[in-house]
Amino acid sequence: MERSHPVKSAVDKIIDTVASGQPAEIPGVPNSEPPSLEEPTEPREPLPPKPDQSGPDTYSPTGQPTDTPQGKMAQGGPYLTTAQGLRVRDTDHSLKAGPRGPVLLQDHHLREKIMHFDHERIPERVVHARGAGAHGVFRGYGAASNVTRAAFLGKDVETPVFVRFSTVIGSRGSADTVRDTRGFATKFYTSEGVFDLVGNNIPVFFIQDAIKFPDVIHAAKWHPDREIPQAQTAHDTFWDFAGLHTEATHHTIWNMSGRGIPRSYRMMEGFGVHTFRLVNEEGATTLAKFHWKPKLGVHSLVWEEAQLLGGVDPDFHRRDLFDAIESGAYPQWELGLQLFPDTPDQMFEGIDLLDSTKIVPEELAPVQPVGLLTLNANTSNFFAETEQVAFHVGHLVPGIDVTDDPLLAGRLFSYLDTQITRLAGPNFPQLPINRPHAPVNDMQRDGFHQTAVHRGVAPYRPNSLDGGCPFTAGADQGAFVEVPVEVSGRKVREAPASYDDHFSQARLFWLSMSPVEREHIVAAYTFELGKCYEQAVKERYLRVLANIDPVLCRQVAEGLGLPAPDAAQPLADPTPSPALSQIGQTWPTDGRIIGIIAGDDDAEAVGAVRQAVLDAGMVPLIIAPTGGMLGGTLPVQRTFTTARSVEFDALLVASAPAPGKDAYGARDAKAGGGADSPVDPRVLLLITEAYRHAKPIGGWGAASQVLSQAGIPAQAPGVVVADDGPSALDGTLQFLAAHRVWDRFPAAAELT
Ligand code: HDD
Repeated sequence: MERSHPVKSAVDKIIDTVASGQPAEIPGVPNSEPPSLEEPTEPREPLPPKPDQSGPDTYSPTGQPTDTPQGKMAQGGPYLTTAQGLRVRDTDHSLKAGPRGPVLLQDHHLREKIMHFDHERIPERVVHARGAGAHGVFRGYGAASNVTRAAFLGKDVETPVFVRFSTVIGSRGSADTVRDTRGFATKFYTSEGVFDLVGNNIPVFFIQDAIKFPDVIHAAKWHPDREIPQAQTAHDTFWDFAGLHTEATHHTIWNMSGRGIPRSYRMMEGFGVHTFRLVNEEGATTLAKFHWKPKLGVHSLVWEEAQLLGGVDPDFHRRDLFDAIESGAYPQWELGLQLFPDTPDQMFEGIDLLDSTKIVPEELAPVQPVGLLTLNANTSNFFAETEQVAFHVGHLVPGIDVTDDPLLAGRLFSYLDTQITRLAGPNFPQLPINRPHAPVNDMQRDGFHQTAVHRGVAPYRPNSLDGGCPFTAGADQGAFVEVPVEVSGRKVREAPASYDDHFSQARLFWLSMSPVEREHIVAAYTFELGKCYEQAVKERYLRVLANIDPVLCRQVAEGLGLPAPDAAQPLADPTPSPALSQIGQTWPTDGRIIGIIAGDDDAEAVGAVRQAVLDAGMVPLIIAPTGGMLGGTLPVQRTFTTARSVEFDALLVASAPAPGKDAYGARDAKAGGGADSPVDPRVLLLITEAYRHAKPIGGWGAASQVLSQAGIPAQAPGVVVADDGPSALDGTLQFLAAHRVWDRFPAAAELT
């Protein structure tokens, strides 16, 4: 079968390798079992420690290394012990004076066990509390070497990385699919020290100056009196803030678009947001913005799906990432740079590069690929890795420096501060996930949770007692040297005049959208503002929308039942940026989830289509009336009770069963079976929801009767009824490559 995309991705290679029976070679991962695209169904052995989990140089007071492999695994050895290594005979009964007697205070095992449990939780992140992480490898293309001396961007240099994706507003246990910005934070364990790129999936930010960060977060989080709503901006305080701080307009319209509800972490762009200053070997500087471009394209949920998932599978994004990596469908992103001359005014084509509420359209400054990120290993322990990882925008390497963006300046303070509360002390860089892979030779000593046993007597310099060590390095020995930029100015609390433009780029975004994307944006504003109680908040925000576009404002006002105000200022006339739209191309379908609805008699045909799905690099899930084995041979992964349409990217409906037998549930049996007998309502719900969410639906044989009972015409866009399963799959794939059957969402004429 012809694949719908030209990219020979890592997944393709893995599939080829699996077919050849040879173990797959994955950069950064030791050869082990060849990965399979099957959904993982069985528990697996704990993974070996990652390189970044290897111990620091710690020694016992007598100089013996204490960092044994057993120590690293924490749970080594066959016998249960206390935290002190004492073997335990019984961990289920407290020590009592007789079986019904009082518990004795001397029970040291009980005391230790409960004491530790009582302290298992640490404070969640004040923002980005909910997240999911994975390990991977970054390979530089060498294409950036003329603008930066950063070693990890060198040609074919491979650097281990850890990435944490997150939502911003919700608590640790909140749902993944809420409408929100997503964090995309990458820790590169480079040979020159750790570099953290702490970005988001939206290229602009709500505010221009970090001093407003507590304000915007207070407004976006729950109301302080009731601590509701959780993980969403659909409430008065957020829209009150956004209406009064119109610099948030640009970020907010991105949130109201599909970018606020990604289909998967694997299908999001990432942005460093700020402009950074790159320095090459000669000391020449270039301004740059960082971009992550997903190989799978940028795709979103539709709002109803996102809402259903909040209940049906609140862990949807976390599960999707973990399962994809576990099954060998390693997600990949290209790192790209937009480059700008380092001029004294730090403007480019009239755009202020120090204003984090502005983008530079890709048509004006193309994104130049400089390396490839592959996420190829899941975490072994969520707490130790995803929860304890500590990012900081100030973790820089030679060749990458900061600019005077006032939003970045505040961040340079905030990230270290927060780790001290969250990770209880200043020694969090020693936690396994945070340890640099470059040698550390600092003069920091002591503090809570110090795990290193530092030797030497002179942690200060210059000294004469430790042989003068450590010495400082020059730029030629790999030291980080700040760019000697000249600064001057009066001390003021003011923003430059260029920061006053709050609407032109929100309008640029709106004008760059396709009709269906505009329709979804209108629906999102109408939903969010419709959840506000304060009339003044809604009316004020309609005035903001009027400054973006009259049609947008009118459509939302209509939904709210309010009059549409006029713009308070002349509208800008920006040239649309096609790169901002998510629609109109085709992308690889690797790792997509295909639900196959089947009855017992379909086993042979289902087996063939299931294999075809696997061969196409996707994940087949068989949905049958009950669990067990379909036809005694194929594992049923979802039943009519456990399946919900939101889990699948496309559905395939198997042919109807032999006459007189029931494939689709009890009602069918009562009706005597046959193709025309009533279909199980849960199957009808699956199909009608998938149809409503514009997902491709394929089927073969008598599937057309099932579809017709669901009220779906066989000629409907994106519905493919073929002679057999593999042909139905083939027809379905062309729609899946475009992500959805966009024709099923007719947009209002005014939006076209
Ligand atoms: Fe931030 C976490 C991204 C502005 C203060 N931020 C955090 C994370 C991401 C971002 C992805 C989660 C990191 C992780 O997974 O552990 N933040 C951004 C971006 C911003 C931004 C892209 C604007 C361009 N942040 C920002 C400002 C401030 C902070 C202006 C404060 C002045 N951010 C924090 C924090 C967090 C954080 C409070 C919470 C947990 C943490 O740092 O480690 O310090």
